[in-house]
Amino acid sequence: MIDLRSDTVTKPTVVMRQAALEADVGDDVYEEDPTVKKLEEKAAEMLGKEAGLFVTSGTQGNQVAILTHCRPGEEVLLEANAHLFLYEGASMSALAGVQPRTIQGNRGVMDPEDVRAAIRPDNIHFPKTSLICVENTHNKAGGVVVPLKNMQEIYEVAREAGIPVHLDGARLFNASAATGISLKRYADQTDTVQVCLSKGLGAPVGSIIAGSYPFIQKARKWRKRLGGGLRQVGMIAAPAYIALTEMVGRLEEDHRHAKQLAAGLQQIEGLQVERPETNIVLVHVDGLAESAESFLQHLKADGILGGSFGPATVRFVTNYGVRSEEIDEVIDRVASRYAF
Ligand code: TLP
Repeated sequence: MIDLRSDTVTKPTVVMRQAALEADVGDDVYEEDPTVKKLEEKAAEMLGKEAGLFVTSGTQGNQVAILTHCRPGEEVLLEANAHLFLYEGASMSALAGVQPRTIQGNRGVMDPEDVRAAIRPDNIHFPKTSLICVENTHNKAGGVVVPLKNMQEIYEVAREAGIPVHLDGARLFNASAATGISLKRYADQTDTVQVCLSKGLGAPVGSIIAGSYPFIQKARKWRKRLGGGLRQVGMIAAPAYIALTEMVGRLEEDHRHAKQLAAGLQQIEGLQVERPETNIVLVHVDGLAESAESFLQHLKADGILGGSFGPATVRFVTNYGVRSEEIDEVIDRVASRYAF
């Protein structure tokens, strides 16, 4: 099977497995695991924040951030197709007791003036706007890089209103690889950030949230409340450290493969392919007169896995497990089924 469902399907490298085996460990609830400390310090340094916290997943990281920033009854502003809104099981409402308020972006990019207009004035009827979330790269929009300038403008609006900004940077490394803009410069436009190590970087488990030292101290308690206080966590922090220090450079390969895939698929009549900016390729299949689900069933029968991103939209995510020859193979197999 050629698995393009997500970059989350990557398996740890031999070096990561070896690092897990040899990791120096301790009980992290007592803050005694040297390996996770090293990881958190390194991640915070790369993101230009005072402190970092290892969490088990991107979802846990985003939720811990929301729980730390907000109180029940408050409101969070975010883009209408944000992962935090679409794919986290309404956890901000279920866990933090906050209400999401969505802003329709253009390919995932919010207009700062729309953000300004959505901030609630002080009025007995209204919830308090307590957080603004940005996602970069934007998953649902197709791995779109949110421009740094847009993030700067949103941060300015937020600061004027005294509201913190959280960045869902599950794929911030991809944004940085695509633009050459450092992680720090992106993270500078937010108070807190969540980055995933288990996507294109290939770690088996884990994300980091980063922010000010007092924020991370509070977040540590929320993580514990959620059952995320881990013991000999160095076993998974060691491969995550390798992801952070040795795998960032490889993301360009995924981006090249995404372009290769898009170029090949768009030659096939009936497919409308969006130009990929990073490692995500969105393909609209309306022109084939079949649904995304049935297209994916056919592909599966041909040994290819992708994901459904709407009734007639399919998502392919290039990743560490898929080589250039396999991308050609995907194009050939789709062409031989669909090309006239
Ligand atoms: N996204 C997954 C699915 O949940 C859709 C994927 O395959 O792309 N933020 C963003 C922008 C994400 O894309 C994801 C994962 C997360 C947060 C959550 O990360 P995990 O899966 O580690 O909880």
